[in-house]
Amino acid sequence: MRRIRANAIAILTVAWILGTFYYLWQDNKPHSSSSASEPRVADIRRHAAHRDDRTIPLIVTQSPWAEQQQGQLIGSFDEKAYLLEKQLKAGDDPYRDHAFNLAESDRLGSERAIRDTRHYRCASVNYDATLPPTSIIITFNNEARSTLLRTIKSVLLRSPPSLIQEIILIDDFSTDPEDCQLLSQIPKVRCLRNGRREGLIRSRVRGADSASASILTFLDSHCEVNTDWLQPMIQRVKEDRTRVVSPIIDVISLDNFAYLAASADLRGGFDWSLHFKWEQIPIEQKMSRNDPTLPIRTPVIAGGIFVMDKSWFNHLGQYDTHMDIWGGENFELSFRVWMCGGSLEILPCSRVGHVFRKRHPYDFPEGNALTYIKNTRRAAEVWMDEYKQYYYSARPSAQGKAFGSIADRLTLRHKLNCKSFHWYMENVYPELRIPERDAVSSVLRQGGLCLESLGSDSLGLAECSKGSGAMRPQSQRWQLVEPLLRQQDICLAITAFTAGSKVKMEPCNMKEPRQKWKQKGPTLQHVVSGLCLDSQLSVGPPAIAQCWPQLASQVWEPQLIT
Ligand code: UD2
Ligand code: MN
Repeated sequence: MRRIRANAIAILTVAWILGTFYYLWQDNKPHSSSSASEPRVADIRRHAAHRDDRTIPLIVTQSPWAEQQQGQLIGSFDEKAYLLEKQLKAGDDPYRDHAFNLAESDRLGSERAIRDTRHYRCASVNYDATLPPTSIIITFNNEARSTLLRTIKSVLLRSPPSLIQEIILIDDFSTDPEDCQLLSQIPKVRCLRNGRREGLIRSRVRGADSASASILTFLDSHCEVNTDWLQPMIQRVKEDRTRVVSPIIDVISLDNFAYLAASADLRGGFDWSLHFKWEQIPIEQKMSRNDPTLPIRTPVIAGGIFVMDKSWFNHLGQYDTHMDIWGGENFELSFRVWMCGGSLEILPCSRVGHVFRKRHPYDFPEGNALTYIKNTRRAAEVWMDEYKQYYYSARPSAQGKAFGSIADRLTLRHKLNCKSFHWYMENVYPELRIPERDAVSSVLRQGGLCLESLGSDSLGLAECSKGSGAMRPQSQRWQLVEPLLRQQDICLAITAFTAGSKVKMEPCNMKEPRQKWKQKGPTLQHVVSGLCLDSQLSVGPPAIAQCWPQLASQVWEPQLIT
């Protein structure tokens, strides 16, 4: 009896173990039905649910080729000495110089295993046996030695050697030239040093100009590339040179350097102040994505990590080299790529980790804010057509700030026969909402004259001022947000409710009946009195009068300021 019970327990135990294994295997294996071309709703739901958490549950050690070339990977380069020379001193703030925890980065050394964060289906995607090689371009200013070296070694370790033509480092006038120079002892690594601080935009152009491969790959100087990061990107660019592709950018913690998987459901977006942000893929696109390995179209790229055909980079005018230091170039490039015949994608089967920081560890010779305004203003002025008014509304401080000449870039846009920003808004980024009309400024025109506030509280008509949006004086800029007719915080009001009463400017108050106007045909009617704004040109200052829409003195033509 006891034997029978022991046997039964043994059989149950074995069955339980087998069952558990079968369950785990089922859960891990790719779902065959999802390869069908018509996805079923259930499939879509299952993939949506699985997308984030179903990454390959393995620790990446090294790629197959890494072992073969382990000895030759860094040649005669003495990495221990290189790293030791710049150790953090006891008592130093580990965040001070790089805005990340340098002690933690140094502790990791020059290479480490990271988790393969791709969707499991990426491992079975096939790429061409022969792909063209690429030049890796990394620009840096006073990067920490340990992060810079780890960036380079991760590229050498996790890329098929045949795809790496060279790694070009552009030392953007760092304090110690040896940070870069010593690294050129590593096979394939070249070092170019700027004779003065140029900023990342001109530095990248310098790197691109000296690249010998037909495909360019840009990286920041504090990255770690992940398993098979390069093949998906080169494949897409090889198939069509007008594609500009980027990986999913994983997060390397600035505090403890943990390598964290980023969501695979994000794309690049921005708001009207030209501030980059990650945003969810629109729901319709998400629902129709039955294959999580497919590219994600993105309105803009983050900027630092992308692959682009060199001839296409040059054809499109490289970068706007009048942009300084940092910022804005990603919008300029993104608008240009889309509007001039190319496309931008994020490839989910390519993953690159990046240390995202909360502040810039380097200085801006012209100041951070002014530089960002200069760069984004250039992007807005060259590419955003009439939509640039929303940029100026969102960033009023940009008005009147210097941005240099954009003549060359306008010529380029013309020569390349690029589409309008309106086309971009309709076809690439329809999700970007146009601000309410309150942000929009118009002039109120009557023939060649414009309604103008005259300093105190009075009004008059004056010749319409010329010049582009930002140059227009405030006195002629009106925001028509019914029922208010405002100039920022002051509003047009009547002085009395009878015909012939003058109008004046006073602090806005939504509840004040004297301030309520509406557009009625070509006239501006005061809501309560029913009388119309009349310039009374030959008689006196603007006033309200019986409405006669045929009367030239009552016809106001709002004209958007662009
Ligand atoms: C993001 C991009 C970055 C760039 C920037 C907008 C990613 C991961 N990063 O900011 O590449 O597009 O947005 O301009 O998408 N550098 C120089 N000279 C300078 C300043 C910076 O060489 O004067 C280097 C710097 O060492 C780094 C790279 O340029 O390797 C980007 O700078 P960042 O890391 O401070 O920019 P990030 O990641 O905040
Ligand atoms: Mn960076």
